[in-house]
Amino acid sequence: MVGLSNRIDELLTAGSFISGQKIAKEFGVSRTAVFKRVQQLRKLGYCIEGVQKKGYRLVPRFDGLLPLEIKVRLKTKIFGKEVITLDSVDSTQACLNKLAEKGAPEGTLVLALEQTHGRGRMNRSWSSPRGGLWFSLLLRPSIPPMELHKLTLLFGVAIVASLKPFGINATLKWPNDVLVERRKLCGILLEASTEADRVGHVIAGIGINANNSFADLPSEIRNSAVSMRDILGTKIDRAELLCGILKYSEDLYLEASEKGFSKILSLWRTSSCTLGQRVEVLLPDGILSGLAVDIDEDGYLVVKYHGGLKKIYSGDIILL
Ligand code: BTX
Repeated sequence: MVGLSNRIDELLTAGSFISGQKIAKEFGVSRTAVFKRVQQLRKLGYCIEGVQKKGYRLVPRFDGLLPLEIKVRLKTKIFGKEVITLDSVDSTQACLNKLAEKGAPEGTLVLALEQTHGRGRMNRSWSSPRGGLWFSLLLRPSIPPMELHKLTLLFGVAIVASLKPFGINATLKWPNDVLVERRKLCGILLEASTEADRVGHVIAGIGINANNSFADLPSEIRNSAVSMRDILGTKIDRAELLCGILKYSEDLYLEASEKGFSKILSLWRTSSCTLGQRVEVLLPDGILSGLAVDIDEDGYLVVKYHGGLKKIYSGDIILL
């Protein structure tokens, strides 16, 4: 029955009307069985239009984030082909990691309307109230572990490009922040399982303050955070944003796996608010002050300081 339901669901997401009779014939079931599935989907919150002599059609609701509503708009080959939408979860990263270990395919996406223990880098927490766009995407890239951090840059580029149609000009702060006027709109977290010198799976976690407001965030980060709603004064369609990010990042991902990361690095430089800025770098042995001069071909930040040039491999920087 699950297999049958999935196949009916696929037909309903084809975009155009499909007659109940045609579905019934295709799968050798009764029209009542098809109608039952349509009713089940309606109970789950889907809007299924039924028109006499035409049949059924799934209508995506504004801002609807249920799996079929996302699929019906998705133009990707791999990313988001399997979508799991949760009402509330501790962290989409943790949830997807379990699925990855059980062999979930590349492109599987877990999205939550809220996270109770959203996480950032280095055990920091990521505040994820309702209204935001919080999701994790499973990748199984064939790149060496040394290149993994470049995927963070890839998603940064894809997010900046996907925000543009909404009228938002965001910039990138090395290595993983998407900022608007120096306030954090989005964070990117990459977690990988590596074995010896090969990458097992990678979970790319993306958190975007979309329809939540900075006022919904804890007081200590309010001044350094911003949301799309704060900027635009209105709610956006998160499914549209999500589908844009998935399409853009998949195109870059496929390009990188064939031709390497050069194009991504050059796009990153164009959208950067880091390069040409005076920065402070928090190193394990102290703070280094200097001028951020480049992201090199390995994706590392190059800082010019009184002692010469220094490559920064990871960590945090402060824009002065
Ligand atoms: P990060 O370590 O670069 O940033 C974490 C820091 O950002 C926090 O210490 C806090 O200062 C600030 N912060 C926390 N929440 C927010 C927020 N909502 N808006 C702006 N600033 C905030 C960034 O780590 C990586 C974040 C990835 C989040 C996604 S959401 C989906 C997936 N699931 C999950 O648990 N994490 C990822």
